[in-house]
Amino acid sequence: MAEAQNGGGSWGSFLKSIASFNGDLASLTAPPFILSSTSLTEFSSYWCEHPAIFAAPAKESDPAKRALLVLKWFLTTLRQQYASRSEQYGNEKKPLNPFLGELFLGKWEDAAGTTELTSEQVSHHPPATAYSITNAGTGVHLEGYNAQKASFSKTINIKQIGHAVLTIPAPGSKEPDTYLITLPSLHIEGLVFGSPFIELDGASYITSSTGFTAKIDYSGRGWLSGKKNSFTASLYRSGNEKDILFNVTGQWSKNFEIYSGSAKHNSKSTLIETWDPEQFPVSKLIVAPVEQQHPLESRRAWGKVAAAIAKADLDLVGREKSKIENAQREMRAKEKAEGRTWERRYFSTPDGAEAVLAQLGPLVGLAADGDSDKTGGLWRFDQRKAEKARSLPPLSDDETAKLAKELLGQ
Ligand code: HC3
Repeated sequence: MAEAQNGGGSWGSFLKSIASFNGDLASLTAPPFILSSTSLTEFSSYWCEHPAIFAAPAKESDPAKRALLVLKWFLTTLRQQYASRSEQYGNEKKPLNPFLGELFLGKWEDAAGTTELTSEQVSHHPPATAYSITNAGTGVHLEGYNAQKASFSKTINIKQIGHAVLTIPAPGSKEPDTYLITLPSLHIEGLVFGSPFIELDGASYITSSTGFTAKIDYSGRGWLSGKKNSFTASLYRSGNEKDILFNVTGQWSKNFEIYSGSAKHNSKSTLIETWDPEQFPVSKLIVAPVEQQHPLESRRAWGKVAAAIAKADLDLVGREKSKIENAQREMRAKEKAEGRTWERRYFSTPDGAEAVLAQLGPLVGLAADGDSDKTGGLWRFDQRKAEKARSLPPLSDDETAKLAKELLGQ
């Protein structure tokens, strides 16, 4: 239900509503100043804000060092994913809840060449976002999908469902490396002070077809480190957790240090590299001007809602959101009556067993079906569909207006 219909309200009433939270993030009644005009489909871009670091493993011929470069890239993405929106003072806002078929398309053009992003809302009930990112020069490719399961205990706790698969054409090898990546759980801190920010919990993993596994343990501000966003990571041969080849330690939102061997021996002589994000500004994603976008592209589709949020006009936010929600409901009813389902533009659910999950899933506790009951399917990038979508001529003004009316009520 839209915020305005729930009365919007103060931070105090928001905290009270959280205490009786039923797990449906979309239904959280947030006060106007905590509403973001960015849709969750945009969050897929956080995976690649340093394209050169993303593509770097393709140039490394040693498989263990390649696995380390993959771990380094993953760790550098965490700051973008979980801290970039609330950098100084916690102000993690409530993102827009994407509609089925919503798209977010863009590319990075920088020293790493062209890197293309495709993000699509592949399921609405339950909400799930899928993405594909490809660096053209090296062929490094990431794809994945995610959903969130929320609960309340002292604060909002989020379990991420889904995974990512990174494919790297390795130098001198016929088959590309495959890395299966699990997603960390998180919780919101600073709620009672009105300054929400994210802390990561537990552990996440990256395991590869070349026989290496990285385990990342997230600890937050604790007795040991005293610093928020703390982590330690170790890279080892799969099944040989005791024999650590490399370890990484630090804060995922700030600096971290990469060492060879186990953390027991960390010293200046085992230090390989220090990562300081201040030294590596993010690459800017290029997104088409709104008027050239497809009507289902995020910034175009949510344009009126975003303008209403910017004006802090909650009634208008509610009215504009309702137009989209009602049009979407009608479209689902129409599809049901006609015995069809919404055709995803870039992603498909493969028939039968999925090879990556079948091979690597058991090493990191991922189910062979990719938890598809919680994500509306096991989603994989469909090259054939993508080629078709990319070869279509731009829509005429009449076609754009018709789609915007039919699918978004605009
Ligand atoms: C929990 C979250 C929505 C989900 C966001 C995810 C997990 C989405 C996938 C990205 O790759 C990583 C990511 C980062 C941030 C996560 C969001 C943080 C807050 C938001 C809640 C729905 C909003 C809670 C409301 C409030 C006011 C407490 O922030």
